[in-house]
Amino acid sequence: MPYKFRYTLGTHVDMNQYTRTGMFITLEGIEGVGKTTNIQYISEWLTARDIKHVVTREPGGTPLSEDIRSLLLGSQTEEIMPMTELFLVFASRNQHLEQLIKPSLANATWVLCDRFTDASYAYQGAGRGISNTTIECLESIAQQKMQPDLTIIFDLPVVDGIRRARGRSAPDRFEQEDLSFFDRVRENYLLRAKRFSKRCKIIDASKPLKDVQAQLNRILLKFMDQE
Ligand code: Z5A
Repeated sequence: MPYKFRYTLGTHVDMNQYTRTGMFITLEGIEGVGKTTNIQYISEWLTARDIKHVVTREPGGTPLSEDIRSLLLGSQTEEIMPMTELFLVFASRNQHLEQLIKPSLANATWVLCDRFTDASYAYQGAGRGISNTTIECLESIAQQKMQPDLTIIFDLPVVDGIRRARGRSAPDRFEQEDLSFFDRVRENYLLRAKRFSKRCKIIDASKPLKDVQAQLNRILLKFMDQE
């Protein structure tokens, strides 16, 4: 999917100093749940309300971070070790935060991001077995205390997500994992939704698209009300 990179190159924004004037919304879930489809719906929803925003994704979102994405998703001649994978994900995230996310939020531009750090807890944590303490350590280096304002978790049984994703394109390196890997990932998302219930909202992604978008509409209206 083509992502447009509209960001201020080289603008360093100190996380503790800047005033956040845009909202940060992230979309999460296992593969095939409809994040890519629905991020476009949210973008149109915001455009209809004249809310300036950028649509981006992780891993990725800047040219360098997209290069790291290619390393992570492509097939490699050697096995990528779990900790290497975690470092690559956070290297990509740090670049993305500094080059696109923070400058946008400081400039009254909302950021809509397809996956963020919850994915690291789900995939590298629950999926690969890296401890939360290790991930929290990198999270605090890259983000300090910064968190999304709203995280929408699309939930769907693993077999349905895989069926939808496989109907669309050939499996990438993550998509070649077995069902138990994705069961752990899904379970972790649901756990995090409970633990961070103020920030995380679950969508039943098994419903037809129009029902999914009706759920999204309700979540977004409520979110706007609270701002
Ligand atoms: N990763 C990680 O390990 N650690 C991290 O910290 C981060 C990421 C940030 C890339 O993610 C990989 O990076 C990801 C985890 C890892 N790997 N996996 N798996 P990605 O987001 O780019 O790739 P993905 O999760 O595989 O996304 P996807 O396959 O593109 O799925 P999606 O965007 O959620 O779904 P979609 O493309 O919108 O929809 C899939 C199909 O279903 C499509 O044909 C739609 O038309 C259809 N669809 C959508 N909604 C519906 C409904 N409601 N009903 C019926 N059909 C539907």
